[in-house]
Amino acid sequence: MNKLFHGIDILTSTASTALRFGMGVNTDPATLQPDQTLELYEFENCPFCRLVREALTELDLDAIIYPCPKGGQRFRPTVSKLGGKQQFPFLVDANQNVAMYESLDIVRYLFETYGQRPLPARWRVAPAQVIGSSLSGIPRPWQGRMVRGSRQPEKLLELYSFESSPYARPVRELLSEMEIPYLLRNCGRGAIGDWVPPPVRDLTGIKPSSGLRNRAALMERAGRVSIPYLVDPNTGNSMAQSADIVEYLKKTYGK
Ligand SMILES: N[C@@H](CCC(=O)N[C@@H](CS)C(=O)NCC(=O)O)C(=O)O
Repeated sequence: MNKLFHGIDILTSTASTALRFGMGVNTDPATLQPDQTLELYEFENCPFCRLVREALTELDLDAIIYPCPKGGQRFRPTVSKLGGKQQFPFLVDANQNVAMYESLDIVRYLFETYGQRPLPARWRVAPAQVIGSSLSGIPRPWQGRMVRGSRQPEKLLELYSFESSPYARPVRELLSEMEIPYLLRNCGRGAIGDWVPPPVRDLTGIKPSSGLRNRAALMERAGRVSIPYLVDPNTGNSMAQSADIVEYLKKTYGK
């Protein structure tokens, strides 16, 4: 039964990816990497939050994600305190002493500050981006949105992911519902080899030699690049396979 539900999750998640026409997949890394990790208060299935996560993938920037689902009490108060209202996404950049709302302002800020390049033309057509991002949420209308009971891990989890990965999305949705903060290590695709699916790599013996820092780090750490990949320093566990990660999170931190 679990397998069936997971199959449906992946199918609907793939539909979300397809509806977004490949945004949140490719990476052209930022010229400048922040010294202190960016912090993003957001939740899954918020179309505005998705736009910022897409830009993070595109620029190959990491961020600490503080999930703020509807009904959440863990991080929502921080946003009210820092910014004066509960609106998401909310970015905190300690490097530049900046805290800001408004998804498309945040995207522009990231391109200009860290990409050190002008905002690409497609990002300038704001209504198209908002409509596209909203459409991509339709196949999974509730997932990631409402809080569910959980224990907060002491140390920050790490997730290797890229925004449009149909397999990473259900993991991020669960982390969002459980209000579990994590270091999002973006692993977009930069070279042709990054597109070869892990099972095909295993069959053919192809070892991807991506120049992208998180893909290279994952290869070093896990011996293969398969997204999503979770690292939990609290228990010493690390694993690939979205179904296993979802089950692990529920078992370890669910209430
Ligand atoms: N124009 C804003 C719109 C942000 C927005 O409306 N976000 C919704 C979530 S999708 C929100 O903050 N809702 C209040 C809440 O969840 O409490 C942007 O682009 O960032």
